Amino acid sequence: MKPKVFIAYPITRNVEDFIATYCEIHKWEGKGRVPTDTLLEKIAEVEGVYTSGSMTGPINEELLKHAPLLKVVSNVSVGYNNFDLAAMKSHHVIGTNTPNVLNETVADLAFGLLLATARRISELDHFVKEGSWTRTTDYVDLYGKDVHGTKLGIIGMGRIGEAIAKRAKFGFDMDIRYHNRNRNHEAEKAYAAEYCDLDSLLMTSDYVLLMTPLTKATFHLMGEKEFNLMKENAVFINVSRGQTVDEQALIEAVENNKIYGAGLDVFETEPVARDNPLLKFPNVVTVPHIGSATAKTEEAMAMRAAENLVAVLTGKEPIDPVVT
Ligand code: 8YV
Repeated sequence: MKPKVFIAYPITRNVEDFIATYCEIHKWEGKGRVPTDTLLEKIAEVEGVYTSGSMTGPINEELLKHAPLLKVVSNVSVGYNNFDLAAMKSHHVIGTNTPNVLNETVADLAFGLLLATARRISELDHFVKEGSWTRTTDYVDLYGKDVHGTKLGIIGMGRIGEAIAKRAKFGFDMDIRYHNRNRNHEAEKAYAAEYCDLDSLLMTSDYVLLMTPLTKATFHLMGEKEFNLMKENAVFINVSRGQTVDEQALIEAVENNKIYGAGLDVFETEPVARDNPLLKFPNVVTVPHIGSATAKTEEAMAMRAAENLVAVLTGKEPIDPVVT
């Protein structure tokens, strides 16, 4: 008998066929997050769950106590802040993620946000389309901020951080400093990235780019003190998780012109509330958590997550375990 799995994340035919070779599939076909009663009903009878944080919420004790057969939760994301690692460990549930396959795609988006914020691309797109472009000289009020040759501070120098550093160094001749739990000697060598403490990074960077995973240690890493330390004309970019930033502090920093602007892929609450004050600032560029959202990369992540799921359920080691 094939092990039963609950697929809580939209998948393509290709990925479904692969999983179906080894597992009996129960699929969530609705839109958006799986309702709690459906999740509780399904998790009680399956050995594997295929998901992401946004589809099923936290994998914690509350959920796991209803999942006597569960062996693996496979995330279709590199982030795994939806895993309660201690609870999963105590229930002998393996968690997996999808690192690496999305590095370059997320770095593209991070850089796109940085450029859009610096050169006010979203704001000026709106300016042109609403018919405000009525003269061809005196552009002073449309000026932006140079990117090339400036100082970039990357908080979180993992593999995606490195892909961003590569673009910054070789594409834009930027001077890179970084802050990370551990020194990244490869990045230091390859991109002349200088390791520094968080405060020095904030005080000296023209662009501060947050690319760290969300953990207890990084929750609200950027707060009032940190925004105050940033240079007055600096840009803040967040491509990590919304909760790494105290959003109220960011709102105040923008409102009081403490920083030049911000580019945000992520928010404390997603989908972002329509009345979130961040949406009213022309110098805050927003996108809806799309770091890895290209067809090619999403397919690669989906397949990788499927391989992780199947590996555990066929008695093999998963490629990307995050809980052992
Ligand atoms: C995912 C992400 O697409 O991989 C991550 O951690 O943030 C995104 O790229 C998203 O979490 C949905 O799976």
